[in-house]
Amino acid sequence: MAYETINVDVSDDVALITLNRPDAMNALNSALMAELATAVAEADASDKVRCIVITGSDKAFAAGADIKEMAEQSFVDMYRANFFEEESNKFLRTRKPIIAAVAGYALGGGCELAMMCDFIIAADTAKFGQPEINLGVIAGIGGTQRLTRYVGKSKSMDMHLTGRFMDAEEALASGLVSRVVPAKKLKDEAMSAANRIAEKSLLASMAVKDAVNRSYETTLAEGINYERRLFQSLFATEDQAEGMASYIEKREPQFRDK
Ligand code: CO8
Repeated sequence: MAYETINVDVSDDVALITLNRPDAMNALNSALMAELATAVAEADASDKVRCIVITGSDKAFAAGADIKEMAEQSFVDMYRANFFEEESNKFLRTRKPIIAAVAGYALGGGCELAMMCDFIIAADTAKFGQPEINLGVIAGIGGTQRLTRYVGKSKSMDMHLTGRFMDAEEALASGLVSRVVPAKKLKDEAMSAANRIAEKSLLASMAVKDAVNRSYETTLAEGINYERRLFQSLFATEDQAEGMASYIEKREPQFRDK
């Protein structure tokens, strides 16, 4: 499918989705959010794709929701359109792993989009922020909730209340991102992580995503119980038999997602 605000490139079992609004620092407008939600859903449904990478440009992953599109909206417009709710929900329903590869600005909705992915790999040029306070509003697609869970209350409050940016080093130290790499190596590092994930059993990858995300939504005891049931259920798969046999036979596993 042809898109106008993103590029999609599927190779070696990985779908690379590149946000592509260079004149607007990849600001998230309605068209981009709709295309992104569709592309991610297509990748999720594809028999070929086993992992998804979302990235932007060297300058910006995404500098937030499109301020020019939002500026003239009234409460009634925003309330009735329920901006980005459907797109965000579609995105969050994705069962395959999604990596955000962030260089440059990931601000406002851009930071929120990165946090909706399963983990974030940052270039050393990355700058994260929730600067909506400077526009007289607050985060609107999960920033106050997700950033708080990623980095804790104090730093989240600091980011949301002052609107300051966090560089890659601080993002790594505070647990927002899983790794930081030189900007030139960002795409290779993200694709290599994605290819590594793509080699695993997709059933196990989906179970990991399901179980880790469940930790956000439930108590520790319930979460552990959920994990235990998923763990047990994987013993109904051929991939469990293959994975354990390959270990014992000292060879590479051949997972078939069965
Ligand atoms: N929206 C629209 N256009 C943008 C945005 C944006 N968020 N960010 C950058 N652009 C545009 C600029 O307007 C400029 O366009 P033009 O050349 O036509 O003036 C172009 O991109 C290049 O930007 P700059 O010239 O400003 O580049 P700089 O390198 O000087 O600065 C910054 C880069 C720091 C990223 C700066 O552009 C900036 O501060 N951008 C706004 C950041 C921001 O406030 N983001 C939060 C937006 S609000 C939000 O995300 C709410 C999320 C919840 C949504 C829920 C929906 C219901």
